[in-house]
Amino acid sequence: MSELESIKKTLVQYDQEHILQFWDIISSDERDQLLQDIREIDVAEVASFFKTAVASLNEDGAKLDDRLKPIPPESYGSVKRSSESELQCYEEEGLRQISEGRVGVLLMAGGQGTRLGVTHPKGMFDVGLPSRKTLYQIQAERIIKLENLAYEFTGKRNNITWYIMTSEATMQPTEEFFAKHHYFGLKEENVVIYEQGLLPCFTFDGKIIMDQKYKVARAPDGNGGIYRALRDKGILDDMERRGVKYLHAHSVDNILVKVADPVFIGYCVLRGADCGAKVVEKENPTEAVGVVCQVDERFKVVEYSEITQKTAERVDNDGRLTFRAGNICNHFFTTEFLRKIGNDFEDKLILHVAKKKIPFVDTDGQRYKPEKPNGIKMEKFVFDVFPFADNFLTWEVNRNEEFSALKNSDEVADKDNPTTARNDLYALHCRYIIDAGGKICCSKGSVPVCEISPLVSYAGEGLECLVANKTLKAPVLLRHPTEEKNVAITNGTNGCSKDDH
Ligand code: UD2
Repeated sequence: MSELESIKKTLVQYDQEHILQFWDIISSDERDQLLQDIREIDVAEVASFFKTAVASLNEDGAKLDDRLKPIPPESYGSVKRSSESELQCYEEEGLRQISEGRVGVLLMAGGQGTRLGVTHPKGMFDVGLPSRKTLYQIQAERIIKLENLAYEFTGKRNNITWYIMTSEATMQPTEEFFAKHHYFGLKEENVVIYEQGLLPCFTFDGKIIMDQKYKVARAPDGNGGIYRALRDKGILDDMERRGVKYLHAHSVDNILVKVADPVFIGYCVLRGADCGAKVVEKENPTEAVGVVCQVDERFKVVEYSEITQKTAERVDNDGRLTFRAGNICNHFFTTEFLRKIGNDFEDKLILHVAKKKIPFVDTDGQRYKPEKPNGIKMEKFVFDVFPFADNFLTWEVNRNEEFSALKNSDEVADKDNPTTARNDLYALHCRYIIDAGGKICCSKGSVPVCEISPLVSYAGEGLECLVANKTLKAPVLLRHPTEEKNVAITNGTNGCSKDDH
């Protein structure tokens, strides 16, 4: 049987033969493109995905309250509740693992930045800092600094391998951007850029949507697509080859992210975790973030909409919310755990369904952009592997030190936009300078503009020799001597006037 005949047979079997309805009238190049699309789709699998997804859509959304439990204290570490010496012990363990080359970073950068209103990958976004560094550059420099800190601590130099997951839309621009900027000082072979998979979009009655006569409508399979991509793109093999045992996975859009955070890694390694989540305390019961908790004794992220207000408002004796562990898309995995997911659980991940307006061609070959949702996209979520962990840990950090997400443009929202991202970074970097014995003066009422290059300091360390007993006038930009324009830092009062504070 020819390939085309065999494809036809499968499509008929799963009621998808319309995919070839224009075969006779499309060009030879278009036929090749369509064949390529079909080859990349496991029709039997996606048909079964559709069934499962639709079943979840029709569930009555019964609240989970009765099955919900907070994280048990023994699985719930926290920066605030740890002593200085415990934190130091975790950090040193993290640095040791880094200098052994056992730590990698899994950056999830396949999202399209639609809410931010950009057409290029979010990681290429210039947030408007004095240095004009993009999110990718900030993260790259944090990796470089951490490699140096690990070397200084142990005397052994090694690399943190940076695995960057992109999607169909972000792969090429990301690759070009890194090449153009010489990998921001990292070695090219330690920056591994790969592409996540796609899933076809379906009409509500289960037909795969055609975007063009020769093209199937497909969308990225969600940040939970990472597990399949790691397995199928040979990334797990690469980790095993390099001896990378521990991974820090995070989203691209958190400007404060402590990339490959040695404290988090050390905490998870020393406590024998196979999977972990970094969380921040939920600000109030109605804040729209998922919380990490237990459902039927397994760890899960539960959305605000899945529980009643009464449960969301429950407080402990100390007055803090019982369900307060706000998920921030910041996770720890062992390579072994990722292999286990790839081998045994990837196809069991929940499919989350979103009703969307999906451009399509009708039976006459006419293309339409619908004004109402006409179909569904299916996505997997990165945190849906938590229930498969044998030793899951949660690590709570201070929001103002570690989390400020860039989701929206300044025009559409007051929250999680470039201005809040910049201000959160300035506020943190001011605190670093003050903690190191320096002072900052700026015009009354204004947020002091203060940026410290990651190449100077990863998390506030090493600043005393630069700023102690000095008053810096905002805007402050501390750069490393190796950076182009040199350190904008001055001794003494640096011309602060009485209108400054
Ligand atoms: C994510 C978390 C949410 C909360 C929030 C905090 C998930 C599923 N949700 O929600 O619980 O922690 O972040 O900011 O983790 N991405 C891909 N491929 C895709 C889709 C997304 O790589 O197909 C990346 C995306 O580039 C980003 C990250 O995953 O770096 C999070 O994606 P998002 O911004 O769509 O998720 P959000 O904010 O709805």
